[in-house]
Amino acid sequence: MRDRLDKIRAQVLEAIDSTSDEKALEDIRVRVLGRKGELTLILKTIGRLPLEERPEIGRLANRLKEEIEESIRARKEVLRRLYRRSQIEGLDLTLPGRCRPLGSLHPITQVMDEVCYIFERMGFTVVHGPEIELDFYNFEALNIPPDHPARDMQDTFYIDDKVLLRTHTSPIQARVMETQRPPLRIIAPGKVYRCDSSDTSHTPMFHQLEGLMVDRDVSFAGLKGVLTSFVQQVFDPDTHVRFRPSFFPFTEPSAEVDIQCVMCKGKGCRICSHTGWLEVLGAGMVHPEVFRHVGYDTERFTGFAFGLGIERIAMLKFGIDDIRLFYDNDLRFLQQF
Ligand code: FA5
Repeated sequence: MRDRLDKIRAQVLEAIDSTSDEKALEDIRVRVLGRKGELTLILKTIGRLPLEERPEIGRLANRLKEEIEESIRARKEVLRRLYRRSQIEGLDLTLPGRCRPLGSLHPITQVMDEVCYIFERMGFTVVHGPEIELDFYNFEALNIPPDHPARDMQDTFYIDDKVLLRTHTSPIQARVMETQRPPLRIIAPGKVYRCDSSDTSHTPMFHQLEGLMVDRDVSFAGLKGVLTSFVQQVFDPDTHVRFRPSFFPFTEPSAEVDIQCVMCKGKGCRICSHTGWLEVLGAGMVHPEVFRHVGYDTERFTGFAFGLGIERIAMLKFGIDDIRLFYDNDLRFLQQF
């Protein structure tokens, strides 16, 4: 009986709170407290309960009756006040409420999350590094000493002689290796900055994801396997991948990785400059000089690293032909994701 009273209490009080007119309130009152109402019938049958239960159940049922009567009275008062206000202010209480527009994640955030998820499933752990970086980690620890011509590969925003906005996520490699011993398998997502002027495929701020794996017997074949699997998970499983010899001071050998243009399927179009291929990332085997900087034994350990441009991946995934659209903050564009 106690459970039944609790159930009536929960249902009836909620119904009273959500009524919007006095007629509905009266219906509730009759249904529960009227001559044949649910609670009235319980009150009438209390005399038939075992003697020892009667006082307790009687008290609970009467208290519930008072509570319901009080809620009906209070709700009636609220409804009357609202009605009076609607008369004075000309409000139409029957109008539906205004829906607040729901936001969504920026397309670059969506792609970054997806890319991280793919690598996490391959056993990589996410780490982060500072966007305001020391020249040492951005260049020197990566085998790019002062005045080295390779510094011109990335036009840099300097804060002072020793501090800069990181031009790539590769300094995180050096920071991680400085504090951890192999085996290592990390990815480092984040914003990077370059003094590049904007065009359809370049912006001065963009996102990269760095990957680093160090262990005994890590090979270039392993790098190819990981990156090919990644590309085929982000795009179609039959997307072709091409490794082109390249140069980075912190990897040897180095490669740039192209994927078959997803717009024209390799036939050649405006997006891929009619080559059928699009460059999405740089990669290679970690240079022994980088290992020496962090005190790793180059006889025992080898490693591979890669750095991919998230905007380029997002452009190909969504069929976008101008990178600047991501940063124009035009709602007509952003609402499509
Ligand atoms: C690098 O930044 C190297 N740190 C990558 C790397 C890591 C190589 C580890 C070897 C080992 P690169 O400058 O090529 O390399 O940039 C990598 C990717 O960033 C490019 O493939 C491209 O997708 C993207 N990218 C480069 N510049 C821009 C830009 N201005 N706007 C948008 N994306 C860019």
